Amino acid sequence: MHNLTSFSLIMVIVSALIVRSDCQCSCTDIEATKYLLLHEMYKLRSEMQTSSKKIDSTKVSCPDDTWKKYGNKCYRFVGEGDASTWSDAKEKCRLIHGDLVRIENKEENDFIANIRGSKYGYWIGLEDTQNENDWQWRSSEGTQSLGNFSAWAPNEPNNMDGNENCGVIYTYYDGVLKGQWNDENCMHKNPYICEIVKPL
Ligand SMILES: [Ca+2]
Ligand SMILES: [Ca+2]
Ligand SMILES: [Ca+2]
Repeated sequence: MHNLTSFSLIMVIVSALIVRSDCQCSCTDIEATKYLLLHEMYKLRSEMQTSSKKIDSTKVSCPDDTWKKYGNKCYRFVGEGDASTWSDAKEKCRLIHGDLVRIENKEENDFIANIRGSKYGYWIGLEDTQNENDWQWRSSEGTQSLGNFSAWAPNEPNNMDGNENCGVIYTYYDGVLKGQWNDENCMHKNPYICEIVKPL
């Protein structure tokens, strides 16, 4: 509301100055002021667009308080008490209308790494089962190749014993590997992270 009021006020002043600049007087100061006000007007318009996007994401609601909200995404961290193989974890996420998490960028990775700790890695929706070292996200948003962002731990993925095809993220593992990824045997039983992506 504050921005809207400021925006309207600036529009009135700019309009008045444009009319006034048609007159005979020397208008150097007026031109300079007009330029500054126009600059301010564009800045305010951009701020208004940004804040309307923020308002949209606050409308997003998660199923219940077992889910953590971040932007338009909801995340559920399923702990060691229900440790599962990668495939079972994926199926369990689907049963609650989500899927294993897809981590798109550093901000999302940091959010996930900081929310809850386990000495084990949490399964994420990343696997290279079909073609070795061709990592794919299998998530509620479909299948996507690993994009520009990745956070592999040093010397990972190493496909140990020729049989590590599913991804985990470390949360608190001595603190050192926090937020970093590893490939593990898909049949290991690990905690996992489900994600629901809500439309804005
Ligand atoms: Ca995501
Ligand atoms: Ca592999
Ligand atoms: Ca590994």
